[in-house]
Amino acid sequence: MAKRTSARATKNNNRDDSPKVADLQMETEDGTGQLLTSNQGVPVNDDHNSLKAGDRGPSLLEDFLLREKITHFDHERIPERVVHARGSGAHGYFELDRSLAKFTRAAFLQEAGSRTPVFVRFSTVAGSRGSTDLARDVRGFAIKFYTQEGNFDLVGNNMPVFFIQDAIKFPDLIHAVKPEPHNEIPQAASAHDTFWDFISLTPESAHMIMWLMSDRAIPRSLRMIEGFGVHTFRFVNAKGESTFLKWHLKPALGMKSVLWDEAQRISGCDPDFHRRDLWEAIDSGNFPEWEVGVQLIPEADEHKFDFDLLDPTKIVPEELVPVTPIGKLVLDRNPYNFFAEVEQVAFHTGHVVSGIDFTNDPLLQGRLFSYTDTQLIRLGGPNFHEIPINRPISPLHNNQRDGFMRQMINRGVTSYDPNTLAAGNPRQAKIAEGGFASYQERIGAAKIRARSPSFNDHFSQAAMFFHSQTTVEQRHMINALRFELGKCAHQSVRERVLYLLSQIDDGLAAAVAEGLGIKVPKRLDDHLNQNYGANADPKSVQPKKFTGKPIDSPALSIHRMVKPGMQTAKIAILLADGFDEAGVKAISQAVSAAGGLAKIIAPHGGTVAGDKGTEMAVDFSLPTVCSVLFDAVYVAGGEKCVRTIESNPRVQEFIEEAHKHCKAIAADDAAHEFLKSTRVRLSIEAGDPAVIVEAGSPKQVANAFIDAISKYRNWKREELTLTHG
Ligand code: HDE
Repeated sequence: MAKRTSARATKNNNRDDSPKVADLQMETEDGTGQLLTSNQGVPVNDDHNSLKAGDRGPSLLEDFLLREKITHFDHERIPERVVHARGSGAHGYFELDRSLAKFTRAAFLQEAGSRTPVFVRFSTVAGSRGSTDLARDVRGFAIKFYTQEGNFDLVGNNMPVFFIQDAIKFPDLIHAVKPEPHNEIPQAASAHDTFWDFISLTPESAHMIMWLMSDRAIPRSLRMIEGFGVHTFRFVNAKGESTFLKWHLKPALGMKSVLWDEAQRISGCDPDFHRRDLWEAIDSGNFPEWEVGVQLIPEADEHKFDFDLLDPTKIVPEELVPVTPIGKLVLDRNPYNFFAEVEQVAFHTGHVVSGIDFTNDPLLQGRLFSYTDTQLIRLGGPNFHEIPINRPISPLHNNQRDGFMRQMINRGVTSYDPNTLAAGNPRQAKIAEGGFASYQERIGAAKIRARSPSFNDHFSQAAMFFHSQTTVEQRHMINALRFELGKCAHQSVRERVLYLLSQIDDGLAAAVAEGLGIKVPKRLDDHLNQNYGANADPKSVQPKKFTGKPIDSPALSIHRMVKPGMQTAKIAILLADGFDEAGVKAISQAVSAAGGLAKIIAPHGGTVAGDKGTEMAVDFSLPTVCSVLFDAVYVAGGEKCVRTIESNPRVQEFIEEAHKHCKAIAADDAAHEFLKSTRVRLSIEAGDPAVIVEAGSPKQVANAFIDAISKYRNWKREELTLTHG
């Protein structure tokens, strides 16, 4: 393959010489000496007073500065994304570890060690731009690769399957999950009648519902989620041979989630919890990282599975086709400006480069239309590719011209092809030059509106997911379903969902039914057929209850895949004046050495004085934080300190909440009696290894504490506290 490099796209772009996406039109960071000007560059002498007829008189129409400023302000908002409106993003790079030349001709996947700049946007799906980060929802994980042969967008999610099989049902799904149209309630929540009404009539959603009701839907951090391309895609190599693939991203920090009770509290305490976490991690040099991998499936194996590779409600279990790691994705720079970058970035499944191609997954096919269409309105016209964050870093030449907000000043007299007046330029690229040529798939079929019978097994993989979870995770799912359905007012909706669940697993349905106080219906009339369209034969499309032995896939469970470690874990150190300096020092040092972040929390801000008189800066005053914002708690010693904090009701609340959420708790010996006066007593008596009191010297306490935090949560404690998700 001919290698083409441009000055802006070189191999091994490190942080400094990598192309600076969005650098054009950037204001200089240092504003020293800058004059305030109008949009026409006219320096402004007074930006505090409008022009008036006398200092108590009416404003004058002549005031072009006032008019320009107000007019611009009036038009500052653009429509939010119809889905995935709430998001956050970051810049970084993808580094390839092994050449994929055997499978694909994509230039950025050829040379091991090469780096490609990326921009990533994470999002929730259902909520509006200002909604909470901790909604129970799918997370969008969209990556723009600025390759030397044009932009490639991987517009994925943190769950590998989807609710529906055909794009034509997408508007229905989204209308059902969005706030109900009569009163615009509830915001960013699937726990309402219209969503579950739709789901109950859409049995193909069963597998996705298992994922959505699992802890995957309430991550601890965006840095701790997996990413998936969902659809089966194709690689095409230089010889024109194709291989199917599924994209995977696995977080270096492992997967971690919070409890539902916690998620609800976080939504109040810090609705920007995920945004802030991502921003602070990058800002402090803790760059989020994922292992990028692919499942490769030879074309010849297309029909080897007992599900259809084109069906987006199915995964290819990793136990059947392992994920081959191919490189890493690292996020190492926060955006300069949220609107210009995160809001204006435009992803599209149709942004592919030579060597990457589509399959006939009917959901993917619909997406290929939707993404450009939506940007035309959202970003105001056909030139959204010229917005700095969307520009390719490779050269861009074509005969497209004009339109709203055109930035490029094209030169010359030709804007057509073929031409002689510009010597035939720009000319079509050969495949060896990166020219995109579609995979030549042979298709011989009737033009019909129908769904393939090979898409008709809705429950086997849902059962696989449920049975691959630990008992604790299953309990969280049952409680999530009880919560969601408990919020539905219509008995008929709840019953239909229970019936659907009974097609996956009778025990699951019974457990949810018990929480709802209703019975699982034995049969339903023909509701489950409704989504197959007018011409489907009800007998042939009736989905079949799962009755087999479910496959066990450990990769589906967060708890079974847990990666021990506490990198960037946030530890609350509760103290007050007179705290035991030696103990606090030992804990802080141990936390930092293990990669955690120790935060000092005191009844007041400013500084606190230790028992030896040392002043220490307070990170947060108690009234400004909640326990749910931290991963573990240490209660400092020192007689005066303990006396102060034990008389503060917020401290007790803080500790009891951490305890309820199964977090590690440690305390200086002097605070032992205080802990015993709280609900933590239950765990002390039960010998809970994640409650560390009287463990010996400050160093021994610190070691035991670090060990407990590294295991993330002691889920066994749920039995004691009855939080249960
Ligand atoms: Fe999207 N989706 N989608 N989607 N999607 C959008 O595009 C759509 C689907 C996904 O951070 C929209 O620019 C249709 C699956 C992400 O900017 C819109 C269908 C998956 C993002 C759209 C789907 C996704 C979007 C809204 C069914 C996982 C956020 C704004 C055929 C693989 C991208 C926009 C960002 C955004 C349409 C299904 C992921 C309207 C029609 C499946 C991560 O074009």
